[in-house]
Amino acid sequence: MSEPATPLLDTVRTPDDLRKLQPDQLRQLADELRAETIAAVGVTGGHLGSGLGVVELTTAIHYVFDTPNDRLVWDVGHQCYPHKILTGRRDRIRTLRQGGGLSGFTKRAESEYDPFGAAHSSTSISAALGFAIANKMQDRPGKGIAVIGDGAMSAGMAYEAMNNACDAGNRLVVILNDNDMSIAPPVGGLSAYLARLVSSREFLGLRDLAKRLVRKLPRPLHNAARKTDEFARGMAMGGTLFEELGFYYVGPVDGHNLDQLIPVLENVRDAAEGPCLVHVVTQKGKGYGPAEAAADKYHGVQKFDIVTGAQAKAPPGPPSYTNVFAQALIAEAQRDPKVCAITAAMPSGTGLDKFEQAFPDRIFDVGIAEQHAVTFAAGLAAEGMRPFCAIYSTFLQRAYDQVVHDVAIQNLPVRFAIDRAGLVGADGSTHAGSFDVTYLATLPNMVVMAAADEAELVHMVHTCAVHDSGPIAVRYPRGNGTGVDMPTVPEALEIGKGRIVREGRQVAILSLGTRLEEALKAAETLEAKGLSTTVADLRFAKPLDEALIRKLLTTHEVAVTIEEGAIGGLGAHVLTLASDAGLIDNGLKLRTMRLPDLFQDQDKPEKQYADARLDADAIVDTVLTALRHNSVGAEARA
Ligand SMILES: Cc1ncc(C[n+]2csc(CCOP(=O)(O)OP(=O)(O)O)c2C)c(N)n1
Repeated sequence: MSEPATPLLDTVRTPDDLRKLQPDQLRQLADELRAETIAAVGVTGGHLGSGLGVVELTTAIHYVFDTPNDRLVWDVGHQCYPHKILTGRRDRIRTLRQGGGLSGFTKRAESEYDPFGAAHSSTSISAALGFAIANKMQDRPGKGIAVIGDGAMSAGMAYEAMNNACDAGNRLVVILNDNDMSIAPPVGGLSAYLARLVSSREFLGLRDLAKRLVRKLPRPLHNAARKTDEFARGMAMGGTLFEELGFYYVGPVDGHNLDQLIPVLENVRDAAEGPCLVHVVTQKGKGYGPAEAAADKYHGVQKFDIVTGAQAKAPPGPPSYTNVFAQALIAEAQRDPKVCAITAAMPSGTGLDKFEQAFPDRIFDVGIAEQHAVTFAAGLAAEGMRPFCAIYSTFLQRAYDQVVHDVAIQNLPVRFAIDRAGLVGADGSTHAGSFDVTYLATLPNMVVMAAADEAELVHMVHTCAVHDSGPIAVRYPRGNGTGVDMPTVPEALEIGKGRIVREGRQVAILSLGTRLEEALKAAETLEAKGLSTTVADLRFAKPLDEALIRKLLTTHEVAVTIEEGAIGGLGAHVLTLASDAGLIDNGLKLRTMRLPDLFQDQDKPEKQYADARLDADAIVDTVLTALRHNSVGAEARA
């Protein structure tokens, strides 16, 4: 009996090995790469559909281009698992998204084949252009290659980059990976336009390609003579938006057919001029039945059974904050026809898919366009609507100027529903919602609330709905609530008023958000040590409940603030108040607990909290250390 042949994938550690293969071996390699990707994600969970859609594209790019000298930039980076397998990381691929393991996105620190980190979308063309121009300026070889999805292509930043791309000449290659999906189906005019492009043209055959490339690629638009040529070509072939922006458009190309993909990319690689945009058509979830059949194409999955595709189910428990938000907003919309909702390509992630079922005419999915989402909401608010802009904390960062300039300065009542506030486990630092309190609570006019549990979230959504006098935000974390009883009728909270959850005398814990549970646990431990402890849920980071804070800081020996956010948030505001009001002049021991000053890597949530020192043990420790400081100080003074 003959020995089974060694899988080709076993012979490919890096793209150099890949480039030694014959073209007719690449189909087998791609099949093995797809199988390995499925097997790995079955064990780890993570992004699957997007990676499966680019298996052939990944293989072809590394085969044709000189990576890592040609800088390959994956947009978002969630589709890069096959790329990681081919670039020296196969031995660690089953550690994806785990503590100490490979990141679920591209990361510079991980490999020279990841020249640019990502996770937020639509940055790839700008970055690739930067690489291309830097190499040109330093007289070095090396192209910038951006692979960007049709979903990511809906963000303005992609066009800002293309508008600026002429200078790169043929050093810039943009590969538009068009799978006609974002996380949800794509929205808007661009998506319709791409669909028209694909349906109006044959897939690019070899003869056709050769014919087109006989003519050298044209110079950018500024050359008048060439402009005439462009115009003629546009008339003959149907000019594309990308051509109008100065790109040489090639496509559509079947992104799963290596026999087409490789010669097309070789031609683009060797083309004399241009920046080039290669329009590649792929299928999300390609080659794995359960993914191809699923509505979301297995965009992000739990661990799953490879044979059946069945994903691990989370154990039953309290509802997620996302769900509670969605139900609360539906209830508000039932009461008030002016309530409407906006998502930037995240209908399921924000729970607004449920809102859409109830109120299809009052939800707007604007695509990946957070900046537009915020200013659009500002316009809606200015005209008397009650818009809820539901955006993850980390993605709202992108729209900060819109929050400041379009919403806060004009004091417009946009309601911000900020999901994924705080640590996010496996998604790591790019997705952590660490900064929203810091960046929002510094703005005049803004009200900033944090829900301590899911019942509080219901009250806060209602508080947002009835707050017409200016912008207001509520933040809540990833994951499930605490299982508290849910209110039957939501309350409108008094703006800037906190609540005492537990009364004590010596130690005061001032909590903002869902660390309240840990604060209460810590209070039990402190009580057992003889330290009578008050726990307050401040509810508002802005405006602060000054009366409550003054009372707590003047009647307790130790006060500790705790929040799931970076420095500059609640703790900073309480310290400022305390210092301005002279509340720390009399020996009060005031401490702040917050996220550490670093970008915390992915891990299990409990481990992240322990590392961040934001759990009950750390609170107890902080209080005891503060008390010891005093006695050490006293000893030293004696
Ligand atoms: C600024 C920003 N907003 C939202 C997201 C969340 N997100 C991750 S992937 C994705 C869809 C991307 O679609 P596309 O570019 O077509 O890639 P595909 O997954 O279809 O391959 C979205 C909305 C993000 N990563 N960055």
